[in-house]
Amino acid sequence: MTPLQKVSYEVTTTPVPSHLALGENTFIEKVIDTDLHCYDRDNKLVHGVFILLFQCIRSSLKCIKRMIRKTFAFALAGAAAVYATTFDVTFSTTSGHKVPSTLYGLMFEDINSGDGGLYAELIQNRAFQQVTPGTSAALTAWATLGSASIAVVKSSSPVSTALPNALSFKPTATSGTVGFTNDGYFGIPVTAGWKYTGSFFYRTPTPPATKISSSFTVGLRSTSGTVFTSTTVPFTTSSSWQQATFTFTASSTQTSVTNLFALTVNAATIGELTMEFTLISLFPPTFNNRANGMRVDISEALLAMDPGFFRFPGGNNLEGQTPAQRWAWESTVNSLVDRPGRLGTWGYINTDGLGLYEYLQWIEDMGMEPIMAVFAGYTLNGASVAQNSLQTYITEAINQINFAIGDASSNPQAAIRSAMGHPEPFDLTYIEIGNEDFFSSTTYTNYRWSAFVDALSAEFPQLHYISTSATSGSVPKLTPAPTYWDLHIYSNPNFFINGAFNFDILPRNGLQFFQGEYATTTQNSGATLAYPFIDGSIAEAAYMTGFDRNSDIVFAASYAPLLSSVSSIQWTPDLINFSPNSLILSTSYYVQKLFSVYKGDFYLTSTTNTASSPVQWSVTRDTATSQYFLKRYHSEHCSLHAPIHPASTAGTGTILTAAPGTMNTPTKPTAAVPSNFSFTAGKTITYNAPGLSLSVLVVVS
Ligand code: LXE
Repeated sequence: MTPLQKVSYEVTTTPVPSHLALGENTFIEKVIDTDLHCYDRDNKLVHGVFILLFQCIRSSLKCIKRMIRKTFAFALAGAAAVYATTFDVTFSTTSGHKVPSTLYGLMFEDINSGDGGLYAELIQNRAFQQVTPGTSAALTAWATLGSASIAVVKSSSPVSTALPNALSFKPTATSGTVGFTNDGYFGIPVTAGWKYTGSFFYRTPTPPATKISSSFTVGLRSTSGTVFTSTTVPFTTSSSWQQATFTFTASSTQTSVTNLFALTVNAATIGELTMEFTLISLFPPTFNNRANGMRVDISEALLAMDPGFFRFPGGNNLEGQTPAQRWAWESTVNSLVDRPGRLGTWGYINTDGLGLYEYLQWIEDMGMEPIMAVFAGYTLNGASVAQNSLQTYITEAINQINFAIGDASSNPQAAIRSAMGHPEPFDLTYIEIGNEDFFSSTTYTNYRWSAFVDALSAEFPQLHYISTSATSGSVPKLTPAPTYWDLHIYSNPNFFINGAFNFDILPRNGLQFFQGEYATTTQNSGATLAYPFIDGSIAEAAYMTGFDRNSDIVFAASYAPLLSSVSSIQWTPDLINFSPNSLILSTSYYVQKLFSVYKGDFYLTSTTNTASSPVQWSVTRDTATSQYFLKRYHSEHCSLHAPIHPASTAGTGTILTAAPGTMNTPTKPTAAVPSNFSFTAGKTITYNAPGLSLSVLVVVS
């Protein structure tokens, strides 16, 4: 084995790398062009960067000046380039700044992730919304069972104005079990002990002179007809719509999700009578047992991240391709029969069962702070609403905010909220005006920003308004000057490694930044990624040390997108992929979780690194728990010795590491997961870690 070599790498206190000096709108481009500066003894670039996050969380005990010495030993497989590096880190336990509770949170929009994902409804195409009657596409997810015919029709007497269509069902035999099935969103989970809650509307358009009384059977079954659970629902023929409600409980767990919901009837009891059905709904148990609620496993995985905020409802899905296709809050509230659904931005129909009320209730249940976007007159066909036509949308935005926080006794929109079950206003502080308005910067700059922000702040002066027209920290001029900016960056690992200091060089002039979307979306080669890979996730960790360090001006940051089905993917990579009964928690998920869970509440000033350093860190403390944390990453084998002098004698740590290229996928969902360890503290911590790793060391002081 080649002996260790020392490299001439020094940690300095230089806070602002000169190559990151900003010009107007040059932020991203400059950073992308930079490269790593981690050389082996022959002065060759080492393919890897070592990032150390040290988070120090301490109580109000006496300030301890802390020295951290780190020795890194690289052993490059089959190569002679092996070296060690020493870093000295000093931090103050008193000087620094508060870490906002909103620093780490979630960005969500329905990109194959709301219907059939976060929103727990199991029946796909449950109300035949926005489909063309008579087409086979209108029958998506539905099929006949036994001798029967089905078709989607425009009902002669629809259940509601919002839901004009119905499933017309007619037995084609006079005996036997007949009915129809739905195969869900890429399957339906059958889980022992789950109580399923369902409902549907039905009527007989032309009832027989003598009323027929019979019963439907509803249940879950395999595609080969094995019934796992079912119940019966009595009915009497009538031309009026009636709603049936039911529950059933599964007694077994099926590994396969290729199951069907079935509604059947004995043909002998109704003959060849035509019946109509709509809003056929089935929910599993939901998070917090909310009716019309969210999936438990997804909610719990998100809750485990201790998220500070939730940005919704987009993203591109806020905007639509045309103004008529925008996300319009009014169509997403009230009873489900009053929600028409819409063709969403991502090319499929949104049921809007996950509506404004459901978002806000779930955000409250999850203990998050909403960052709620309002449509701001720009659509993805590239057009902007003309200035003299904007008032409609401004009024809509005011009404949307009133729905969330208005006084239910005097405001009609707030009264809807109250009638839906939440008389008290929801918590709401942040309003985002549009999404990615750098795509329409002229109209945003000329009139849209000012029209919205002036009208909204006149109505709601207590709220903060976030502008979306900046692509970087170099912000365009808007009137009135925004105090909050949402920045979005999708790039490769090198960008995020080198971007760790992007926010250090931004002015402290009252501007607050929201890194509302970021993710490693490609390899450094430009090759795309189906799932987050460890190289990118750890690079994001490097970037996130900058959020910790600059959390005096970065008030929030969220990886995007958050969720995607494994069966229908339009944007990769995603933080969490899901099937009907499982989750794939990505390597980036674990990075997000580690930063969020260990964010502390006070950032402590420490010796700073440089953007080109192979190691990055941040030091924070948590006043309540008196803990210290350490995190780090590297892409080749290395070892670390970190002598510190904590008051305690032991610490606990968490490490996320894996071989380069590792991804958590449906076939290998746990290829890389964090593991816990304990270490001896005292005057010195010696900590050896493999390459490509993010570590958190926790010491109670
Ligand atoms: C930017 C936009 O805001 C999101 O809808 C997309 C993915 O998160 C991205 N194109």
